[in-house]
Amino acid sequence: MPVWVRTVLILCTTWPLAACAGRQSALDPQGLQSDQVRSTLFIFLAVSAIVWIAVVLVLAVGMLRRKRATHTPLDLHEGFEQRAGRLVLGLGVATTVIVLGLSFVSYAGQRNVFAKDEHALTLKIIGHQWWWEVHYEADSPHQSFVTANEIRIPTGQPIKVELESADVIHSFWVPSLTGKMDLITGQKNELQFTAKNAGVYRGQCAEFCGLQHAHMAFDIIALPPDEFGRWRDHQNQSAQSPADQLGRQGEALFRARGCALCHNISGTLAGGQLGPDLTHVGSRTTIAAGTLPNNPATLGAWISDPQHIKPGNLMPKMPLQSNELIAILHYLEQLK
Ligand code: HEC
Ligand SMILES: [Cu+2]
Repeated sequence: MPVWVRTVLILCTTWPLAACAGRQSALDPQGLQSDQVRSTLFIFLAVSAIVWIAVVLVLAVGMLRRKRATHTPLDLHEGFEQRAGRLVLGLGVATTVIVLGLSFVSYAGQRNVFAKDEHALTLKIIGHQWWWEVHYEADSPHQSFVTANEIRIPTGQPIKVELESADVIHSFWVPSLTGKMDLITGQKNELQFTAKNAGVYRGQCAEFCGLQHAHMAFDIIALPPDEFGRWRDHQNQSAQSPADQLGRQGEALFRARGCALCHNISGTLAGGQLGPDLTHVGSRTTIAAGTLPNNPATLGAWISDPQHIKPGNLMPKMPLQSNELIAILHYLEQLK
C-alpha cells in the first residue's frame, strides 16, 4: 500500500477519535452526571445501530432474491396477505417496544442527571456579554466572595450552580462534567454536578450571545477537598496591599484612570460592578473569559488595548501613558 494511502487511512480513522478525549469532551466523562449522559448516548446509539443494520440487511436480501412477478398486482393471495399482515403487526409491536424502552432509558437518565443533593456547595453564576461572574455563597457573609471566569470546586462533593443572566441568554456547558443549562434574564435555573477526579475542565457558553460569544469560555478546576479549602480561605481575604512604591502608584492610578468604575477590588476603594472582580486576578490562570493565559505580557496587552484582543467587548480602550500601564500592571500582578 503506498505511504500516502496509509497516511490518509490512519488520519481518517484516528483524527475523529482524537476529539473524544481531553478536557472538554462528553465522551471522556469526569463527573457523575456526564457518566450518565454518555451511557444514555451509547444505549441509544447501540439500539439505533442494530435497527439500522437489520433494516439494511432485510432490504439487501429482498433486492437479491427478487423474482419476476408472475401475477398482476391486483391478484389476492390469501396466504401471502396473512403472512404479510402478521409481519407488519409484529414490526409495529417491536417499534412500540423499542420507542417505549428508549423513552424509559432517557427518563431514568434525566432523573439521575437532574437529581438534587441537599448538601451541595452552592455557587451563583451570572452570565455577562462575554464573561462569567461567579459568587461563592456561604451562610456567613464573611465566607462569601466573588470571582470570574474560573470556578474551583472540591472533588467528590455535589456542586449546585444557580444560573442567571445580566443581559441576553447564555448557556453553561462543561461537557466533561454534565449537560448544559441556559442562563436566562429574570429566571433562576439550577444545575448540579459532581467531579470524580481532580483536573481542569473547560466550559464554554453554548448559546450564541453576540459578537464575542466564541470567547466566552471558563475553566472548572477540581481540587482535592483540603486544597480547595485552602484556596477558598485565601479568596475570602481582601486584596493584598501593594508591597512597593510602584504597586502603590498602580493602586492610585487604578482609581484615577477610571478602572475602579467598572472593577471591584475588595478591601480597596475600587467598587465597580460592570466588569470582572479583580481582587485576586493575579491568581487566575486565564484572562478575558479563557481568551488568553494570564501572564504579565498578556495582562499588559489586555489593559493597553482590550478591543484589539477581543473586539467589541465591553471594556473600552483606556488612554494610558506607558509608565501608568506599567504601574497598574505591577499592581494587578500582585493581587494573588
Ligand atoms: C466600562 C467598564 C470598564 C472599565 C472602565 C475598565 N474595564 Fe476592565 N473589564 C471590563 C469588562 C466588561 C471586562 C470583561 C471583558 C470580557 O472578558 O469580555 C473587563 C476585563 C478586565 C480584565 C480581565 C479580567 C479577567 O479575569 O478576565 C482586567 C485585568 C481588566 N479588565 C483591567 C482593567 C483596568 C486595569 C482598567 C483601567 C485601565 C479597566 N479594566 C477598565 C470593563 C471595564
Ligand atoms: Cu454565548
